[in-house]
Amino acid sequence: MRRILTAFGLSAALITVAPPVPSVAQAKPPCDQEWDAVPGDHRDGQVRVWRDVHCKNMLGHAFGDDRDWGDGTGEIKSASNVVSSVMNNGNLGGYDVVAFYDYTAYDWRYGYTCLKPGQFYADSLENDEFTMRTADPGKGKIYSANDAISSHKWVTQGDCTNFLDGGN
Ligand SMILES: [Ca+2]
Ligand SMILES: [Ca+2]
Repeated sequence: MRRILTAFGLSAALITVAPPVPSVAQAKPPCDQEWDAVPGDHRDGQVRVWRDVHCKNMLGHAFGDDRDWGDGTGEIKSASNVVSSVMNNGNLGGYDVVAFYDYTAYDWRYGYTCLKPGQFYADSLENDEFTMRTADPGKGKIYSANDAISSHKWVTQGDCTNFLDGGN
C-alpha cells in the first residue's frame, strides 16, 4: 500500500488556522508512523521486516542481503516464514528494489516477489503471492507470500516481474 502523502505541507498550513485537534483524531497508519520514524528523508538504505501486518513486531532490518532469515547470523537472524509486512527504506537508484524469496539463498526458482522503493511498504502480505521463476512445469505458479519469506536481496527493478501489491 502506498503511504498517505496528503499530510505533506498541508498539515502545517492547516495547523495555523484549524482549531485544536481533538484527541480522537485519526492517527496515521502504523506503517506510516514507522516510515516517519526513520530520520531525515526516511531512506537510510535498509529493508525492514515485521512479524505481523501493519508493521507490528519488528523482527529485523538490513542494509545488505541476507541469504537465510533463520540462521541466527547476518543482519536478519530469526524471521523465516513469519513475516507479514515489509518496508523499503533503500536509497534511490541502482539496486534499490528488494526481492523476497520463499527459499533461502535468493533462489528465484521457488517463488519470489519484490518491493520498489517508491512503494514505501507493504502493510500486509496476506493478499500477496510469490511467482515461481523456473523452467520446470511449476513455472508461473503462485502461492502466498505471507509467513513464507526466507531470504532477501537488493536488486534492480528490471530483475523483477512480480511486485507486492501489484507494484503500487
Ligand atoms: Ca540471516
Ligand atoms: Ca506473520
